[in-house]
Amino acid sequence: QCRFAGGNGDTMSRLIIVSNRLPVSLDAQPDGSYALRQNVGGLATAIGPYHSSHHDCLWVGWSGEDPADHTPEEIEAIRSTYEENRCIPLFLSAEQVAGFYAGFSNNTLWPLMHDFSHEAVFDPGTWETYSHVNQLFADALAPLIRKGDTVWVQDYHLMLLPNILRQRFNNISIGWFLHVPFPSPEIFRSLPQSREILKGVLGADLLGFHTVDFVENFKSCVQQLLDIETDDAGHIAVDGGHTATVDAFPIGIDYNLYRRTTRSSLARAMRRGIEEQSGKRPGRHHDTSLSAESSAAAEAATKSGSWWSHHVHEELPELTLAQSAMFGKDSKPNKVVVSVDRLDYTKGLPERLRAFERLLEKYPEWIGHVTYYLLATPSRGDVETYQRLKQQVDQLVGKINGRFSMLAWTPIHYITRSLPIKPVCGIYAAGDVALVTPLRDGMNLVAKEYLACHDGRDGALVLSDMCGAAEELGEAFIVNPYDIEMTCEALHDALEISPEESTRRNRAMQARIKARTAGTWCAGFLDALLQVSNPGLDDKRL
Ligand code: GDG
Repeated sequence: QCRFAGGNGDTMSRLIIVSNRLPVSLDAQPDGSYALRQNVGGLATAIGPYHSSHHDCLWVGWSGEDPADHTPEEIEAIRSTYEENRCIPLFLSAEQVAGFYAGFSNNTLWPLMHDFSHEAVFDPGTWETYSHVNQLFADALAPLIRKGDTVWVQDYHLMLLPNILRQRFNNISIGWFLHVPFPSPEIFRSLPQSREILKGVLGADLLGFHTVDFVENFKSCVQQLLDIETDDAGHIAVDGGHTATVDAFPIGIDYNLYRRTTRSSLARAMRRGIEEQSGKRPGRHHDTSLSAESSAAAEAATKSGSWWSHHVHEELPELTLAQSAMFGKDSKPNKVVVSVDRLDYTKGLPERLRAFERLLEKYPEWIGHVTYYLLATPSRGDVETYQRLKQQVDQLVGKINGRFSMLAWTPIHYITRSLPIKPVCGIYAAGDVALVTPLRDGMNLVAKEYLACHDGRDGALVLSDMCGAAEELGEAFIVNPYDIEMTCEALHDALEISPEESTRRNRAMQARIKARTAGTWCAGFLDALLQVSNPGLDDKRL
């Protein structure tokens, strides 16, 4: 029995967040205990802090564990470690995960939502598992739910859950928020189960999207596929006397957390390391002149008998050019470009790499002067499309590095591991330019995090016009991410911008994202939910 199960006499209502994954994962320790690890991704970053700071808030989600891999004792230990952190874990079999998560969620809904219909797989088997697992989430919630509770369902994995809950419980408030875009009816209606999905989410009292455009797309789908109109206030009268409300709630970040973390010693060390390595500041890598480096290299090479002799510079000056260019008197200043993404085809990594390659080709004066730190966190490695994308990105990085590298300069530093937040902030802080160029994105938190890590200072943001964040961050260098030439030009302009001008632009954007944080977003949604839901309760909700 879960320690949070509601007894008959319980009256205090609570907020229960439900999402596919919990905000934390567990790592088994040698002594048999489990250690918590923060999950990476937009949803966990945005709502995690709200959950940890509200002690009456529970979170229900998939544990990431297959029960077949554990003894009953281990399952119990996992469950109780989660519960100590107010998380209620669901255990799904490998088959359920394949159908529900890798299958219908990530191979069908994710591509459709991001206008990648050509990647969408329509498989009746995965739909069945998706429906079944949505029921399992309702079963997991059932013993927890008390009269007056608010259940806030997250994202595209659980689009049937709001209506399942409405049918099973008539005295709770139900919210649903979509973290990804909502497509136009032309795309959405290709989904064989489009009507069931719409009816599923319309079980909620309040449906939230990142932008007004996504709200409009959703309303058009409801109108065209279910023949139901939405009134000017966003009310949708659904069968059975229930009214759902739709609205836009652009998500924010915990601005102060990023600003503060950037000042931590680890973030500063990371930033310093990148600046030294890229030649932005003299350091252990670049504290010598060309001739000193050349002769030291020659000496070392002679001693070790390696293939590059002291002749390298005389015979192949282009291989050592970078070093001379980096510290030559008349050279361009050395600059750092950064990006942070889950390795996902919606994030536009290949297109962005081609734009970076084009910069080096079109403006060779940047060769040796601009170093790109590319953090691509592994994601959905069990889905074939993602495995292919990883290969493609690996190859492109290799190709560009092979084509342009010098003895002392490599154009792209490619990291394909997940890093803790401090070094991530160090990477952001080191970036003279951030390249945030998704092909499609609900919001994109990375753009906002970069600006928070440059609080009150310079740093240029190149931002795709295909993400929700572009609506709030108009002072950035806005690009069409499919347009390689345009992205290359914007990158060039961003590298050339004066610190005064970029600080001025950043101040305007920072003021906006400082005012609309992850915290105000959560509170705003929950307030609106309270306004619209009318489950006939006492006043003890939230
Ligand atoms: C979805 C929507 C929407 C990435 N690598 C590391 C790391 N991250 C963090 C970033 C950022 C988050 O992951 C990614 O957020 P995004 O918003 O960019 O993208 P999605 O994961 O696709 O999120 C998106 C979001 O939900 C919220 O509604 O904005 O449109 O697709 O916070 O910093 N964090 C750490 N190490 C990494 O290696 N610590």
